[in-house]
Amino acid sequence: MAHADDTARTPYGPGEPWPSRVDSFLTVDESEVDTWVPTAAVLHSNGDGLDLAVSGGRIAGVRGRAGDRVNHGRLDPKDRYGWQANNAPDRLTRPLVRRDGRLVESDWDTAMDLIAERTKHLLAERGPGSVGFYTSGQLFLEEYYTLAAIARGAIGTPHLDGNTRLCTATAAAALKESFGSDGQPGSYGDIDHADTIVLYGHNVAETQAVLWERMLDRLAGPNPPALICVDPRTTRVAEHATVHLAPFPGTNLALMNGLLHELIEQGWAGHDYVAEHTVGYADLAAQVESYTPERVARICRLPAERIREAAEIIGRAERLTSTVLQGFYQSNQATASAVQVNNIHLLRGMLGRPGRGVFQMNGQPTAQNTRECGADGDLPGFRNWANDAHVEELARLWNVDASHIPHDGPPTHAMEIFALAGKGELGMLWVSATNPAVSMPDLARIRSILGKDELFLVVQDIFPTETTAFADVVLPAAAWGEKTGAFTNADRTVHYSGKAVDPPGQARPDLDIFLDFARRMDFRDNDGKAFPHWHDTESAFHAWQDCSAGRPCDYTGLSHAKLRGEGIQWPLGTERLYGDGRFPAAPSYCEDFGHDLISGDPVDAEAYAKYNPDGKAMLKAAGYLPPPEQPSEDYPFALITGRTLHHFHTRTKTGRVEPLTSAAPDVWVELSHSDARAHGITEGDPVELRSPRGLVRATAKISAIRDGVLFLPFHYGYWDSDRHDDRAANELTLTTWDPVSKQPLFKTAAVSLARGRPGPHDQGV
Ligand SMILES: Nc1nc2c(c(=O)[nH]1)N[C@H]1C(S)=C(S)[C@@H](COP(=O)(O)OP(=O)(O)OC[C@H]3O[C@@H](n4cnc5c(=O)[nH]c(N)nc54)[C@H](O)[C@@H]3O)O[C@H]1N2
Ligand SMILES: Nc1nc2c(c(=O)[nH]1)N[C@H]1C(S)=C(S)[C@@H](COP(=O)(O)OP(=O)(O)OC[C@H]3O[C@@H](n4cnc5c(=O)[nH]c(N)nc54)[C@H](O)[C@@H]3O)O[C@H]1N2
Ligand SMILES: [Mo]
Repeated sequence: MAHADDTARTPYGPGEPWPSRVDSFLTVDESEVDTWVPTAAVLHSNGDGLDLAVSGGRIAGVRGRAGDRVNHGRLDPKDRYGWQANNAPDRLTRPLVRRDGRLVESDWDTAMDLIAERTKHLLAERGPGSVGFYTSGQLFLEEYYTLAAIARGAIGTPHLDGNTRLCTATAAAALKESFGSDGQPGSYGDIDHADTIVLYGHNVAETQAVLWERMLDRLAGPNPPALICVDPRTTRVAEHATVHLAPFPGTNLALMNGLLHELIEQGWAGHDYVAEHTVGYADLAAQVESYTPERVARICRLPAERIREAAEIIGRAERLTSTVLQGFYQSNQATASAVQVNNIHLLRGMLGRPGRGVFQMNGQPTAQNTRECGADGDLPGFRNWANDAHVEELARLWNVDASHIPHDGPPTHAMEIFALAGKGELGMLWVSATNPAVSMPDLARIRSILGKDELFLVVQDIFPTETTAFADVVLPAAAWGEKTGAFTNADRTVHYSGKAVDPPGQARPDLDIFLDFARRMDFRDNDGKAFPHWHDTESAFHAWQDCSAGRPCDYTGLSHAKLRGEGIQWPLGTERLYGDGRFPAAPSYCEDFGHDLISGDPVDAEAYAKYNPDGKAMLKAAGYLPPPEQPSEDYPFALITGRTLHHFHTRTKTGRVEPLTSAAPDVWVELSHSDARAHGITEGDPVELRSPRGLVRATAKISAIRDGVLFLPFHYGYWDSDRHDDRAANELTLTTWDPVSKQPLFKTAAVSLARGRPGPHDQGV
């Protein structure tokens, strides 16, 4: 199947509009399409606007929307074909409950009563801290806001987080540390204007293929931008790069400090902007002083000259656009490294003007909403848990007591929620729209937690998964295209997603499931009114608008009706944030008081007010430390994990769709030519990777990856295989996380490599 690099280009020059190109894929003749229903792509964070074709009561295809500000009509391979998973024959259609050790078909009343009874019992016997929720970056904003209201406002448990913890917790953390609040400064329109684009640990060619097409079209047009790629692998992005920096995994912070060293040393930092709009310059300058290109070259195992070249391009750029993603967020010193990208933009005053944007990129389609709505480790509306006035505001909105909303400390992060479940402190864990039995690190440990008898596990999904197999109750959900709601991409564009068809069998929208639970629990506000106060997507959206009003993520002025067929950014009328040099960082307004980037210790309100009384942008510095697990004699390779173009995560959707499955049928490992030679391995050979935690058997794929580094896609669990514990990359990864964002380190483990025995499962890729 064609990669974006191979499709026809629509070249354009700086400042020109990106030409539109309408992509579509239909399984019926266009004359047989009854209706087109507006939505946006859900297999990445780009938010590509598209319409679903409905024919005879079934989804029958997709068509990109030419007028959408994000994609100008284009679709990537997953979006062309992935919708077909909705029609897969093995969707969950009835609630399941565990009886005598087996999951059996049941009905909604039985399943929901079981959950409500269990919750009531736990609240009475052990209190709110015995109930936990682990949700997603793939529901709609109305669903997250409802779940946040239930968990934080009604039950009063601190244990609610999203799989966004595995994904963009570091994006949020980096934005808060530098600017005082979450919220992406940039616009995808910056690609049209940039003279320099830098991708930090972001394999955009495979993970946001339409955004990549925008970049490729600029590269093919007049006055193309310089492209800098920071990735240990020779990805497609690297192949197109003006400079490719391939740091040894886990050394990002040293590299960033080296780039900042050069910017300051060579006089490319803008003193007026820094003086007027930032605090912390002296600390930053002192911290990076010793990071000479030669020193950094030794740490990152790079030529010093490459670092100088990259720094010069960045230092002389007039319109600099940067993106950061998992190569930073899931690696060593994640937040500290991501913050340095913000620092580059602050030092050079590269914010809030066409072509001057930084993206602490998102991954999942609706991750931004998980964060905004407080279904992760934040309070709704980017409110600060450590600011009593913010908590009281929320309590007024919900008409509950502020003391009922947990805010003694930060909301519990996902890794800690699982640890609490492991220790028996949680009596119930409710998992929605995520598959932790494949996506969390150190799977042998996760399986032992999910399998604990004392843990009542509820799993809400659209398919049977590795995680539903552990559940006590399985709730069948309606998928995208079968329910309505809104969601927000990585450049703050909000799309409305319509209901095209009915869900299969008894499956219900996630929103209905959460509200049904609330009614069975009979939650009440302080006036005895049923809480949450809303009853459907429309009323949930309105409630969310009220909650967001006056906060950075202000949704007032938007509505489902306005969003139908048109993506619109928040806050209304603002393409780019911070062009005026003002930041949401005032002590009374900011979302977070920040952290020490090395220890993760939180800064308190008083110290913050002293450090940043006027709410300026913050230049935060940190020194490089080696990763917690490094190659050793027994485990001589650095393992990194990630994605491929044709699959989404644990493949519950893409693994059910031709031609995506045939494009990438089974797990492989990427290794360098010289490592392959040294181990007597040739392309297609079966190989075994071991870490202290487990084993993966994969097929060898020899590439231009750095020597000493192995790459595994993490997509392959076992719902479609009988290989239970030797196929998923996370058999090998470790239980450790970034001290600030608490995001697990999926890209830093040490493993051994050996030629494996050929087995019945080995397939060429
Ligand atoms: N096709 C596809 N697209 C997707 C998804 C998918 O599953 N499939 N998932 C979506 C989601 S949720 C997310 S979060 C995004 C993720 O999107 P990306 O972050 O682009 O994807 P990854 O492959 O996880 O990692 C990016 C790169 O990080 C590099 N890397 C590893 N270690 C290091 C390091 O130490 N330093 C540096 N500089 N780089 C390193 C890897 O070689 C890899 O190429 O993709 C989204 N889009
Ligand atoms: N080793 C390694 N591990 C990783 C990563 C990595 O790069 N390397 N990346 C991490 C990242 S960035 C991410 S985002 C996570 C992703 O990890 P997961 O969230 O576990 O991945 P998915 O397969 O997307 O799981 C989503 C689940 O939700 C279900 N679902 C889809 N739509 C709906 C819906 O509307 N309602 C309900 N109720 N269910 C629905 C799907 O069937 C699926 O089972 O993995 C993380 N794990
Ligand atoms: Mo993600």
